[in-house]
Amino acid sequence: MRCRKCGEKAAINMRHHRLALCKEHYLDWFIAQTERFIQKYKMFTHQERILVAVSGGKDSLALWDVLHRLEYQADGLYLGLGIDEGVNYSDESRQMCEIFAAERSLTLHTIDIQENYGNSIPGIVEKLHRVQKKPCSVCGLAKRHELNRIAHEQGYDALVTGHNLDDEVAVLFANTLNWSAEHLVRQEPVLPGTSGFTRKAKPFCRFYERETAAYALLRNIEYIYEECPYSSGSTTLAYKEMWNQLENQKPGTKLNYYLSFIHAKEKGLFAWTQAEKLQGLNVCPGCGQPTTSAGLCTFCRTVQQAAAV
Ligand code: Q46
Ligand code: ZN
Ligand code: ZN
Repeated sequence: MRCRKCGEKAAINMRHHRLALCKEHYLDWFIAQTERFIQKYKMFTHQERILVAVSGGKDSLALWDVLHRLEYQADGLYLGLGIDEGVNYSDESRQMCEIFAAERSLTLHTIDIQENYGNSIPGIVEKLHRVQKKPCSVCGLAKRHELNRIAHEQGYDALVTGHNLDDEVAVLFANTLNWSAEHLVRQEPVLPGTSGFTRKAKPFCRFYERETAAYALLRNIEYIYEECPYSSGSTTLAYKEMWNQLENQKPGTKLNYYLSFIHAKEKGLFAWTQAEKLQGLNVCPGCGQPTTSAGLCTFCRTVQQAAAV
């Protein structure tokens, strides 16, 4: 297989785009595409301050690398969840982020859940549920809360994450299985900020996972190869495998599924109703973040309950 641009040996063949490229032209293409998506969906500008949520994995570090190369003002935020499970997952992933930031002289904020709230994520779950339970729902809650808190407190204009097309397709599929309008409304390449909530953007939402992996590999980015130990056996992984089979049979299926959804939204489907737009939010007396609850937000309540055990 030869590069379409220069005829050299191709480093990657993207069947869905009918495009094979060598290392040099692939890296150029990947960066140009990211810039195109940022502009197309009006995610953020060069004048704004961006906070990248980094986990030490390939997607988030590749994203930070691309934004840095495109000369965006992008700082990183690493959230220490306290996940060990015998493989030192959190410690190793934090180190990857620290090395990455140090090598490029970039600013990395590090927040440790245990230091801030008295318990790690698995610790909170253990205290609240006597039966062995996966910590993913509490983990997701903590990530949303803390990312928004830091972005807001530090005055960032946008919070960006490294979600790729495979992630977006798995979530979209889960949401269409039960037609969860409330979630479909919120699934966007860019979610505008509202009072108390920082704008959220996903510049990699149109890249296949193997494309972000190829970028990280070809750029020699050191990242943590292991997935979080709690991710094995998850429904999301099962959906991803299923979608890989569909994609193998018909290249482009994932991209088509996601883009058709985005186009439908642009035409007004799965949009906020006027009533939802006007729905007021309360302010959490614990953390000051907006919440639908009348008292403490779910995160503050969870942390408080675990501390009381
Ligand atoms: S939610 Fe669950 Fe992930 Fe948190 S506990 Fe690990 S697998 S990191 S995306
Ligand atoms: Zn080439
Ligand atoms: Zn709160």
